[in-house]
Parts: sequence; C-alpha cells; structure tokens
Amino acid sequence: MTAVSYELIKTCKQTGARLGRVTTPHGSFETPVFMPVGTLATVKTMAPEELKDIGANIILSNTYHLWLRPGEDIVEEAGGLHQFMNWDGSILTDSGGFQVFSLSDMREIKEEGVHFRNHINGEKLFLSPEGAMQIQNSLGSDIMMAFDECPPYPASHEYMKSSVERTSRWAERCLEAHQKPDQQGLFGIIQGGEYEDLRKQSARDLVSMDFPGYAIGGLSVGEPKDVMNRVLEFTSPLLPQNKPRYLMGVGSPDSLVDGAIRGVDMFDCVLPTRIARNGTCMTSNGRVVVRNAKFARDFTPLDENCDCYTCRNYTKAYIRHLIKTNETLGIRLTTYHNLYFLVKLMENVREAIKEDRLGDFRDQFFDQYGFNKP
Ligand code: PRF
Ligand code: ZN
Repeated sequence: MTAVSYELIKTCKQTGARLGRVTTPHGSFETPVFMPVGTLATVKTMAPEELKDIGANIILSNTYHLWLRPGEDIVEEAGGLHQFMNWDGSILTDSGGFQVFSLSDMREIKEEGVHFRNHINGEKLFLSPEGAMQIQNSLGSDIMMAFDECPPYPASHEYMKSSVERTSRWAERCLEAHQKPDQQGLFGIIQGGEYEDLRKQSARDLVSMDFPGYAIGGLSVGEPKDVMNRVLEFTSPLLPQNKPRYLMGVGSPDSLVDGAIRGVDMFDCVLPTRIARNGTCMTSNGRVVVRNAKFARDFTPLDENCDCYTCRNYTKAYIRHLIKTNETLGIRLTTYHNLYFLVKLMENVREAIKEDRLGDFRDQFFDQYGFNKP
C-alpha cells in the first residue's frame, strides 16, 4: 500500500477540470484544493483550530526552514511535525531545493547536491537529495517532495536541458533514499521551464519512476501568465490520470481557476498570508487595501459577500485601525479572511466542476474580481 492515493471523481464537461479526492495517512480532501503555507510549522497568525474552521484539511511546510530551526531532530523527538504543531490534518513538505535557490547566498550546484550559505547567519551548508529525504522522513509529513532544481526565468534551453537531466537523476536518488514509502508519499517534480520538449523529457523520466503524485515546478518564477497557461496545457496531459497534480507556489485567485481548468489538483502560495500582513485583502470585487485612508470611516465588512468570522464581526474601519497601530489582531483578521476566501473559492470551483459549468464560473468570477478576460 502506498501512503497517498488519488481518486478521480469526475471531469468538467465544459473545461476538462478534474474533481478528485486525495487520501493521506491524516485524512482525505477533495481537489482542486488550495493549501495554506506554514513555513515554520505555523500558518502565520492562525491556530490549527482556526485552519480547521475555514475548511483547510492540508497545509504545507518547509524542509529548509525546519532543518535550520528548530532542527528536524527536535521535531522528530516531539513525535513528528503533526504532534509538534498540534495539527492532525495532512501536511505536505517542500524539499528545500527551491528555498535554497530563492533564499540563500553563494549557492553552488554540483551533481552531489547544493552548497550554499544559510540565509540567517551565513554558515556553510550542503543539501542533497538524500539529505532532503532524511529530513522529511524525520518531519513525518504525509506528502514529501523530491529534491529538484528550479532554474530562474528565463534560462537558456541548453542550461534547462542539463538541469532537467540532473533533476531526473536526483529524483531517482530520492526514491532510493526514501525510508518510509508506506507512511509518506513522495511526489516527483516536473521541470523544463517554458520548453515543451524539456517538459516532455522531464515528465517521461519522472512518470517512468512511478511516484504517487506529480508536481509541476518552475512556474510562477517571473514568466507572463500566458506562458504559464501554455506550459500547463502541454504538461498536464503528460501526467497520469490516476495521480494528483500539484502546481507549486501558485495562489493568485485567477491562476487557481485557470490552473484547475488546465487539470491541476493542488496549489499552494504564501500570497494570501503575506499580503494580509500588510493589510491587503482578496475580495469578490478584487483587492482591498484596508490600510488606505479612504476606509477610516468605512463601517462595512471587508467583503459584503463573505461569511467568514472576520466579515461577520468586524468592519474595515476597525481592521484599518488595528493594522495602523500594529495591533496583532489586525493581521490575524485579514489572514483569516484571505485564507477563507481562497479555500471557499476552491469549494466553488469544485461545485462548478460537479455541475459542468466551470467555464461560466470563470467568466463570472473574473468579471466581478476585475481580471481582464483573455
Ligand atoms: N520546486 C520546488 N518548490 C517550489 C517550486 C519548484 O519549482 C516553485 C516554483 N513556483 C515553488 N516552490 N521544490
Ligand atoms: Zn471574510
């Protein structure tokens, strides 16, 4: 038995989007799903009970950050990440590769792994496929990610080809090093940038290794939206129908809907929690910067169409006051609302797939949010 399984429930007749269910050792959830990010074993400002309240069943955490602080040995001694943070839903951990590339200084990529300096104190460190598996085995996440390289955009075809080939060799080493395949599902990561031949090569390599799920990496790294959509259109069909597909680091409302339409099942992003902490909210009518002076006397909720705890109980004027005075309740309320908004959006997407009307839902949602129709 593998630790993680996927059941395809139905596809939307209007768009081809997939409604499915992923089951892990810590329960199951319907897809398409948005996973809140809890980098340091906490979704910033949110207690686990609050995550449950908004309807989140899976969160993401980071190998790289937990390896540095508090150290995976301490998390393991606590009984694993679920026990350590008091979260009994599912957890996916990213492998650290991407974080090393985006956060650290002076990285050097070698066949054996990546040499770099820690972003906190400059200490010399080394992370390899084997290291990333050992750390994730100690953390005890339900879904682990393979150790990959996410090259910057744009990268030359020549560089991308050698990188994809190395990522495939690293994926083999991850499978080999993974100690608990019956308790933790390991997902492979497709790379290849915007190059169709390289995405094909990467998908062919990884699909032949038979992972229980596949991520599409290397997107939302600075390329235009239409490039991301085109890459999804030619990459999605390369992946097995009976395994989940995860688009890494993507979480703007338009990209969630457009990703689902292109066959993506899982998404994560720091966007809702990060913008909440500077007072920006996602609403059904677009972004609201609640810090703005124009809301000083606005005694209506952040979003008239939202029934979250924040919108049922507080006004823009009050939340603006809290954020302007650095009161911590302010960013708790905006974070709660933004996560609720995306979790609810995905509920609506799933409902629309059930009823074969995701295309209509997209048009209506984009109109109201204020995104331009393509
Ligand atoms: N690889 C890994 N994590 C990631 C990415 C990737 O390509 C991205 C790209 N958007 C976000 N997080 N391992
Ligand atoms: Zn709300």
